[in-house]
Amino acid sequence: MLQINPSLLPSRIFGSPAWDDNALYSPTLDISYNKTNIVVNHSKGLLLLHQHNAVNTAEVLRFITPTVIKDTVGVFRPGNGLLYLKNDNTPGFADIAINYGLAGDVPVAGDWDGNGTATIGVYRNGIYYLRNSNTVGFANLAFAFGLPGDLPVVGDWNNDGTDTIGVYRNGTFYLRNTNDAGPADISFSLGNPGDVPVAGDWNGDGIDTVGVFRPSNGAIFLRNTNTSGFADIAINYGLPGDQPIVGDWNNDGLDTIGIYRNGSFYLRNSNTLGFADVTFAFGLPGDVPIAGNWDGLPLP
Ligand SMILES: [Ca+2]
Ligand SMILES: [Ca+2]
Ligand SMILES: [Ca+2]
Ligand SMILES: [Ca+2]
Repeated sequence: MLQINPSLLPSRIFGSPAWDDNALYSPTLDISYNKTNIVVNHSKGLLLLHQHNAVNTAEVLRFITPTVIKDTVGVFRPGNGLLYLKNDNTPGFADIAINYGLAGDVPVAGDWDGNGTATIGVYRNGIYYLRNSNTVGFANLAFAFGLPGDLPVVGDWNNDGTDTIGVYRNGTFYLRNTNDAGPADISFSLGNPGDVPVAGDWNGDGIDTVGVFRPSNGAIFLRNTNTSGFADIAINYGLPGDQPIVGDWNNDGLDTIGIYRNGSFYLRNSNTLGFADVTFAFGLPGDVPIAGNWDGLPLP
């Protein structure tokens, strides 16, 4: 049975409502484990705990208000390499602001180490620089893939829980199942030169597959297998000049589309024609959107 060190609790909890009773110590509480994290089902929500140095103690990382959000947005400022990440899809200040990459880099985000948390990376002239935490520092992984001018695309192509890289070049995708240098494991054609690549799990089978956004008219073509062929889903979403973004905004296991336009996000919870389900301002015109599960919550 997990023992909680009471002296660690009050100062470690943030968010609202504040800690106000001893329910955590009840042996009847539902406690589950997720790797190094421990989730305690508390009367006011979930407490995410992290096992402390001492074997039988834990510190509270944060109080989780029940939520359905899984993937949330961020922006990369191409002029200076600053990244601003948000832990909910609402307007307001960034939860994480860091410098990563250089002016002109193209940002990516994925779970490179399979720990449930998405982290940042950049693609620069045919080289990926991936980091395993959303903090300032050097790349944990740096390797060549593709050619200068390629567009980066990332996803879990083989359903092993780890996101890996790929590139899109003139209507052809080149995907790799490991984050290191080497040839593409999968290559196929989809879309036209000038299209912008996207990737996500459109059908909930655990495999991320690709799609393209056509900036000239806002058309989106998604495919449920990483093979050549006609789009399984073809919809119009957004306007010419919008930037596409993909995520599981409502934690239903399906990735859906969104667009970023002049400092505002327009997210949709189904890959169908219609208006945005979630709209909010974040970042500045000219920023490049990214999305991911930055805080790893809710836990599976
Ligand atoms: Ca990760
Ligand atoms: Ca994978
Ligand atoms: Ca899929
Ligand atoms: Ca979803």
